[in-house]
Amino acid sequence: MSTRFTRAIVRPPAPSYAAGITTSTEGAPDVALAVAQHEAYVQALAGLGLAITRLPAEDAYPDSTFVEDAAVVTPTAAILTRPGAASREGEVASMAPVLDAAFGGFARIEAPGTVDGGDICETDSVVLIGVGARTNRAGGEQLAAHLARLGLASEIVDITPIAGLLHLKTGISYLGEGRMAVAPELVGLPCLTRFETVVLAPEEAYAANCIRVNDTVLIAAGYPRFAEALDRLGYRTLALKMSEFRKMDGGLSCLSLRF
Ligand code: CIR
Repeated sequence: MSTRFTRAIVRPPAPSYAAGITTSTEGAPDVALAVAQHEAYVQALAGLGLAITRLPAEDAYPDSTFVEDAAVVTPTAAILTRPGAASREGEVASMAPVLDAAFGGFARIEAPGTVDGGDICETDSVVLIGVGARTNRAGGEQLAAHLARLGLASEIVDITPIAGLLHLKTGISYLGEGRMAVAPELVGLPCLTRFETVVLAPEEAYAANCIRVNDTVLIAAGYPRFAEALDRLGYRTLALKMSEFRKMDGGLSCLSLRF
């Protein structure tokens, strides 16, 4: 993949973490364990050479550890989002100065548009913008216009018909080299025809949310068939425990902004 990341922005789970939004039936997360899993994630990113900006936990926003949703970052620019869940709208206030410091300014999504960064899948050829439960069409179109100004092609992908899909990247992740990891329920999306796909087994669909960071793919621990598939393709993988984030519908990509 041509993009090499040098930095990441993260925010640990707050004491209020278990009060966040979830559709999971796995029970309440153990907040102390979530903090420990988050720290292991941060150490993994640092171990891959990324300089880490750690934001303080924000107890007023239980979902604020999922920093990916509050911004869209490209190698050269940032766009502050307008998250689609009412309880998460305020997360952008503390993100704004961080983007300002890192990028020297930023664009922003304006009402009535909504965008969650989890719906935005950047690839080497196109940025896919999922419109569904959180990102609406007005937000998707605003983002597409910002990306066009940056010289980036994008495509809006309607994910509303895919029942139970929180974000586009809940179900797909770009692996680099024109290759996409795809959960079974997203197979057949027209936007995916341009990619070689690695389709996950139904019982491993959660692992479709993974992140390529330079020469390594960070994957959720406990999904052996996907790990083997990546191994066969020649990827170096690093598995991280994600149980306490899965309980809140979160995955690996959600926990950082990488650029
Ligand atoms: C939410 O429902 O907003 C959070 N509990 C999970 C957000 C996960 N973020 C992501 O996939 N980018």
